[in-house]
Amino acid sequence: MPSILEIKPETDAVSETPVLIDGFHLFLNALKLNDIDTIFGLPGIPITDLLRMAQAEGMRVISFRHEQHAGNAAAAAGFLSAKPGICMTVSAPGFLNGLTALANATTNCFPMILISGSSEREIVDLQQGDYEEMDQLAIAKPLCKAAFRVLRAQDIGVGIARAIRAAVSGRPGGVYLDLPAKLFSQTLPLDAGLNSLIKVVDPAPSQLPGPDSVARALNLLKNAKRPLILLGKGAAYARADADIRALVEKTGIPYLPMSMAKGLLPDTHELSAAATRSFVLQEADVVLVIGARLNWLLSHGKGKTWGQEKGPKKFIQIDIAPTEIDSNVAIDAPLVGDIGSCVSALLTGIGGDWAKPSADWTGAIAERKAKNFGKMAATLAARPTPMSFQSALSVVKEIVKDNPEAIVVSEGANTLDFARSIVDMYLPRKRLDVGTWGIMGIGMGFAVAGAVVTGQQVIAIEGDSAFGFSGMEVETLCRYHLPVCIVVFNNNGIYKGTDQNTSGGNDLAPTVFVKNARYEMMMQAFGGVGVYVTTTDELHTAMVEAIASGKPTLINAAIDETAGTESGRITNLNPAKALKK
Ligand code: OXT
Ligand code: ADP
Ligand code: MG
Repeated sequence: MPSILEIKPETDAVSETPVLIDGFHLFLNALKLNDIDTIFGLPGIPITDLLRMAQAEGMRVISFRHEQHAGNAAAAAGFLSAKPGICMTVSAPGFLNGLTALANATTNCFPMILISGSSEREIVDLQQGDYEEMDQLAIAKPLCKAAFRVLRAQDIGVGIARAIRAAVSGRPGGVYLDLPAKLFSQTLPLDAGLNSLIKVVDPAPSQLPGPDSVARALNLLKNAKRPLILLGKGAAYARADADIRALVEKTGIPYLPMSMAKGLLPDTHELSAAATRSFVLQEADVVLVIGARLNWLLSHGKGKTWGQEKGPKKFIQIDIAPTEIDSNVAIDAPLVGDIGSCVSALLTGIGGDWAKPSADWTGAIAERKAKNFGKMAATLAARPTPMSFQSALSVVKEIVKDNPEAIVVSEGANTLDFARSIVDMYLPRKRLDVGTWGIMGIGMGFAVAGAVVTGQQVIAIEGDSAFGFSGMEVETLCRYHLPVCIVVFNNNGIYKGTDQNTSGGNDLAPTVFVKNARYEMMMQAFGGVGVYVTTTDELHTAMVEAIASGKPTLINAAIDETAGTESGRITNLNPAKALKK
């Protein structure tokens, strides 16, 4: 049977122009019409030809070794570009492999569209055992923001338009689009087909807050004695960078960035309270939350972390999702709308007579910050053998300072937690990490997206366990010649490498890996640069060379295997800890 590519579309005998358009081309034209130029995916029946045609049509097709990483790349692309990232997979197993990424994108409010080919409805619905049979739409539905299936070629335009709008409007999220194989070979008259496509107008419209809610929020903020601004990744996504900075600087209110909001203002900003997180969460009396949920990462807005014994706090919360308000604690002044519009309305209302917070408050913060900086400086300056997390990260910190445009990807437990507080970010949307779920395996997918979408250098700070989840994608990095420098923090295991099997049996403890594994050879195997380092000088040299060359590089950094703590800084969430209490 000839491949679809070899079948000539029906052409007009005189002009040689095609008079029919097939489902493949309708689909690709619908994406292109909406300025979508990149597909992350993994080929196979029924999408192999579609991906070939996409490439032939001038789209960038980034082909992965596992769909989860293609999906993660699409999600990160969505965050970085504010357009839905596209991931394409084959049916059942490929679809399921992509599903974790779709669910994770939804959880993190990243716009992406997972598009999977699927088996024939007639056979699937009667459960007659089709090739890769599965009712994918039903399975995807609870895990994403919206799910659609297109059965007729004339509906492809509507299907893509709905998917785009659902992904980026309101609270962004993941969308599933189910395309049964038969759809691609359907044809329509060329004109009718092209006319059926939709260019989505204003896919993420502004949502202005009501004047009353702005006045209420300003009133609360003005009367605060110890105000705090909390910036989440929604604030980074919103691209209201200048207004957010102006709000912080005009009001003089200290701010605390969540991990992916780091760099929205430079971490070195004098109003950053990141280095005195516990203190400000406990002591603030009014907290303006911008694009962050009061979920587990913020101890649900209550309890010891929030100094509950000192009395209730007042919250102002800006969010585009009205149902986010009051989800964990009472919100005194909700500002429902898009962050750009809400922050701009606050700025307008602030006026020239704004009284900045008292020196008591800002002075107390400055004092504690200075103390914590001092403590941190001492651990960063130490040069132990083997390297500690801190000594190795002191190198990464310097390199990121010298390359502020670089995208930093981070995952692991101790590696992640130390990197978050040690490595300063200077620009918005430069940090991608494990996000709301604390999920391992985002590393290489996010790294690929970072390089492909921004064209910038990527620095991936990876725990050795974390890296293992997506490690095979080093071949993808080499194949596309992407400027990604991976540093594997190799402490021989999950959290640390010294755990013991207490049963007396021969198996290693479940958290322990092969000692001194040579991860750099994985990169060498595909033509990239692999370096094994044991000192901070070697690490520095290797990172500088990686960035100068732009070549895919894996630096295997030997870290003290005794250094990590169980679960990093979230040890308290281990159930056995609760048993001991
Ligand atoms: O104010 P205080 O005194 O409290 O001090 C704070 C700051 O003020 C201060 N600070 C500073 N001081 C000085 N200077 C500066 N610049 C500065 N900045 C800050 O430092 C402290 C700490 O600040 P921080 O970090 O801001 O605050 P804190 O209290 O930590 O914040 C709380 C949280 C909750 C916001 C924060 O901890 C956080 O964001 N945590 C995220 C945690 C997370 O998501 N972890 C990942 C999941 S762990 C686990 O699940 C793992 N698994 C299981 C698994 C997963 N996840 N996924 C899948 C698919 N399968 C399985 C696995 C397998 S991790 C893992 C692998 C681990 O092994 P690896 O080898 O990869 O990694 P290693 O551990 O390295 O071996
Ligand atoms: P973090 O993990 O950094 O704390 P979250 O992912 O929990 O951040 O929260 C992000 C929040 O931002 C979500 O509640 C989401 O609805 C909101 N959000 C995302 N984009 C916008 C936007 N443009 N305007 C307003 N809110 C937004
Ligand atoms: Mg480790």
